[in-house]
Amino acid sequence: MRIKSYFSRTIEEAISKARQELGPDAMLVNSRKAAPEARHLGEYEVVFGEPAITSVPDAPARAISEPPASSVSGDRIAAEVAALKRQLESMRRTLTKSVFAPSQWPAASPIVSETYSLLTANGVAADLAQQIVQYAASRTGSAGNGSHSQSLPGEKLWRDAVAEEIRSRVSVEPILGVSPAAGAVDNRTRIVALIGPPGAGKTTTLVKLAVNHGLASRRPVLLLSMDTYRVAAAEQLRSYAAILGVGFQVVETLSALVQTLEENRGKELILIDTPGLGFKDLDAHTDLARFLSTRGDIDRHLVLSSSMKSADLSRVADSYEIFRPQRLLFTRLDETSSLGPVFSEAVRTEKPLSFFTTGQRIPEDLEPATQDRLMEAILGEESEEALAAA
Ligand SMILES: Nc1nc2c(ncn2[C@@H]2O[C@H](COP(=O)(O)OP(=O)(O)O)[C@@H](O)[C@H]2O)c(=O)[nH]1
Ligand SMILES: [Mg+2]
Repeated sequence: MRIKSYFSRTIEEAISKARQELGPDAMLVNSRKAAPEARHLGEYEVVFGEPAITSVPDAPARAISEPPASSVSGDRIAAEVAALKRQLESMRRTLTKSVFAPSQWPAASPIVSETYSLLTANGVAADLAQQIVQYAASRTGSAGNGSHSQSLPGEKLWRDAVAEEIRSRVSVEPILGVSPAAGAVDNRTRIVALIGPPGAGKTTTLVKLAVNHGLASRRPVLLLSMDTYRVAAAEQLRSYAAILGVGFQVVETLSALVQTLEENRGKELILIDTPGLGFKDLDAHTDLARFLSTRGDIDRHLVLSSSMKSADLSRVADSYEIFRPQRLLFTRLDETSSLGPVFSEAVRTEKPLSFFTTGQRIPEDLEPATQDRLMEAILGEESEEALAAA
């Protein structure tokens, strides 16, 4: 029996594809959700067995209606099932490889395909994962060449090459404020605005930043709230400011913001909290977006939750592009173990990562973004096992 897999959006569609190609005699062996590494081929996978030409045409029907009478036929079935299992397993391996090993790259070594699987399993976009392993493979000469795919790189060499490929694609800038050359009001004032969707963590992150990057280094801090959109939103920040003993003002209009910034020249750190805008609200706030995006002295961090799905992250980041954020700040790292989507989004938008928040505690749960942290959650400890197993 020949085994073949079909992928499609639905099981029904996959089955009809298979029947069209293999005819009505083909036997459905298995159907399931496609493995993550094959998901781009289709949401579902159905596996069909195509009866060999020499087999008796109605054998499957008989097998169902007549249970095996002797242990001889029982053994035969057991042997067939075992053979089937082996075929399935080899098919799984081939699939993992074929996902990123197109015809021009026929024999990727297992270490390469395992790394690809690990990256995509941790949420790295498929095309990006493919690029990373292909570049790492060409660096280490492990792409394989047809029948001579034995030239496996050393495990450490391979891991270093993959790590280097990841590092080179993303930058980190855990700093607040633009450099004076970029048009800061003066050499001392650093103005930072946090923008992003509602609930992303802007206000709490702002307070964490005020403590860790203002108070901790005895810099004068001023907190501004432009979040007059939701009732009591500004009050949340006002109470924090009172607890910390730092300046606080609500600014309701753009002209008030301009004036406040002007009056507070020389304040070391000015942090601006903005309203969380849903997709529908964004249109109504193009003035704010235009203003912030054209002020070269305001450092705009787009605050996003790391537990969001990749597609949603991209959608939100694109809609907030009207603010022209310079950096991405990711919250809720405590809620996800895989940072593939964070990495993919940083690569896609070509924006550096600034800070990570890792929980609700103020001010503790804030850390500078580092490539190591990212790497850990993309390649992780599991990578060593995966690579060793490859
Ligand atoms: N678990 C977790 N919760 C967070 C984190 N950052 C913020 N939050 C929570 O998310 C909720 C919304 O935060 P808030 O700062 O008000 O979001 P905003 O609407 O963007 O201003 C609050 O309950 C925060 O405590 C984080 O890193 N991890
Ligand atoms: Mg808020």
